[in-house]
Amino acid sequence: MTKDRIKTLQAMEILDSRGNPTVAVCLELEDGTQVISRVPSGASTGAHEAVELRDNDSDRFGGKGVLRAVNNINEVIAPVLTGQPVADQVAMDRRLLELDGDPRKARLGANAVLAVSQAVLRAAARVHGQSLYRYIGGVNASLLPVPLLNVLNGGAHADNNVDIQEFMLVPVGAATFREALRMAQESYQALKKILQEKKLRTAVGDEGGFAPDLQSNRAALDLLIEAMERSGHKPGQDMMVALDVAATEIKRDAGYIFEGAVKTGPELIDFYHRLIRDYPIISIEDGLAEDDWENWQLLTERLGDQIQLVGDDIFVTNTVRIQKGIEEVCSNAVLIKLNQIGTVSETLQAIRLTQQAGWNAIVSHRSGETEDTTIADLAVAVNGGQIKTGAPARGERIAKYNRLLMIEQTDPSLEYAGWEAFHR
Ligand code: 2PG
Ligand code: MG
Repeated sequence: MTKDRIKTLQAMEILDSRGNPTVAVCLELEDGTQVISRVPSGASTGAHEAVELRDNDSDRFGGKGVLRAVNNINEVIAPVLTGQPVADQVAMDRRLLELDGDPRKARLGANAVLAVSQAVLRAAARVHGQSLYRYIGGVNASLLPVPLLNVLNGGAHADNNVDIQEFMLVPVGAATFREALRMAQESYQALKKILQEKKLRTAVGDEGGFAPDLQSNRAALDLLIEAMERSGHKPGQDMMVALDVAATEIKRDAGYIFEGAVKTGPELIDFYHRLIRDYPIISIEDGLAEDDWENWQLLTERLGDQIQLVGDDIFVTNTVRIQKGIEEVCSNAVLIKLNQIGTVSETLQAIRLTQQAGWNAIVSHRSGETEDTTIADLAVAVNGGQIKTGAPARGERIAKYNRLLMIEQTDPSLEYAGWEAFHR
């Protein structure tokens, strides 16, 4: 069978949702099947992530061009993969790893490598005549994820007085994904009204969340609760709150710069403890910095049986770091981002390792996104039970939600994860 062999692999520079350059790949098979893959880009990136190759040529896009990554696909990867079958994802990804040769994919760039790896995945699904989530997950894919919708921003995603990067609505009490999205959208619109009444800014940030000037982190939480109530959704019952502190961004040598003071890890943990007592918080991501293993352990000891603790920068979808986290009991969930590690099969490995430990694997977008919807399918395929992909606003975020609506509509065998997603 030659029809599943790659005929052409063509990369190009496109723009992401922030208007920054990113990589796209058009892959054509011998039988004429064509697929497109596009990669996202983060702002609050972890130091241990795979390398996103940029041109650093100040004459183009302020140095952010990705022509080197594009050329690496067209000149280095394409000649080797052309004529190869796409059915064996693991073999294809292994070829990519060999071609790059660097543990952080610094030679070809993780943006180049992922664009190709994802294109191979999409093409293989088409060859099998299957939807992407079914191809990845097979008969085992059975859950529609609870969305974690970032509706209020601080930290590196905003320029206000709020230290916590993301305040998310979690419509966990819904019966279906469609209802969950409606509930969250209603609370998001109510939040906008409340902000307008208080004469606060309603311009949205990179992920569609609002970034008003607020006095404190608690003020942000109060607004979320008010928005839920105003839209008729009961906090703690219909809807919960999730936070991404993105603590790596506030970590200095002296400690954590939080609420205008320098705080130690244990002091931050005390703060979270009080917060989860006062608010219906179900999940805290990156409560501590990427290399603060010791305090992550303490955090898990203190709060791990009460809420979900998600590692993003600390694990960077890397099995070596996740394994260390499991051995040292440094959280109970992992944020999964394809571009942190750079290939589809390594991402699936990271998810497997996470789930085998009894931890949750939460598939996530980046703050810089495109219309690519691979992560929606991935979340369903691996029964992740949760997806983090921004506010119910902005086309690149909505593209993922619309894909999930479509999957739900066309596949009655799938169930909305709801509270089950958070049971441990
Ligand atoms: C995060 C992500 C997505 P970024 O910190 O979890 O919200 O942000 O893509 O900027 O790293
Ligand atoms: Mg994060």
